[in-house]
Amino acid sequence: KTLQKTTVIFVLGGPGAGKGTQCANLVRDFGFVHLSAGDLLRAEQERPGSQYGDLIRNYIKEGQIVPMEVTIALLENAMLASGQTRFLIDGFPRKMDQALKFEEAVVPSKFTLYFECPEEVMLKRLMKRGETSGRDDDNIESIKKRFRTFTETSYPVVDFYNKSGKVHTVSCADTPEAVYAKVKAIFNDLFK
Ligand code: UP5
Ligand code: MG
Repeated sequence: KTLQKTTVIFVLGGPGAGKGTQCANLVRDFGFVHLSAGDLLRAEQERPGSQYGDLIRNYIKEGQIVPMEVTIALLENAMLASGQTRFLIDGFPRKMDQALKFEEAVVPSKFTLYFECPEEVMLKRLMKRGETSGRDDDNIESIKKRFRTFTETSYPVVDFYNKSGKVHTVSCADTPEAVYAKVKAIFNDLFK
């Protein structure tokens, strides 16, 4: 199997910006495959026999970025296994070297969809979700670490693609429906 003729869109934004929520809408309306790097890592963490379970658990709790070999392998395997050609890669790349490596070794991205969101909005959403999510990193200590990693390490990826005009930025500080109206307009222009 190969990944030729594959369209990859990176979906980036801070923790709780709404990446997963909006990707679900795009899957419904535009037939993309949604691959959340965080979801893939959490599934690998729970997989019996995985050699990476403890490593992933620790990185996620500390809001740190899992070594790219693990994440890129999970993404590439999921892409190949899907047999599909259009992907939303959610929450990846979170570090400049991961972006370059993925584009070189797997497939170049078409563009990045970036959800811009103030920290206080994201904090409120994550604390609320933490009441029921069961996610190890939906607590105030982990959230603060995730924000810091995003600002220091992940945002530079957005900045890098921005400089080559490859980013569509959408403000996320609105209702999910209002945010999606903006996202949908971008995708309608490109894919319909
Ligand atoms: N919500 C969503 N939109 C809303 C809106 N417009 N108005 C009001 N509420 C809204 O949304 C978060 C919450 O807000 C939900 O309750 C939702 O209903 C509500 P969601 O759509 O889940 O936001 P999302 O941006 O997907 O938030 P998430 O918490 O998933 O983002 P993170 O980037 O923090 O999490 P991710 O799973 O991507 O990564 C987790 C960790 O995995 C990382 O910290 C890192 O340790 C590790 N990781 C890697 O190491 N490498 C990777 O490549 C990826 C992850
Ligand atoms: Mg998510």
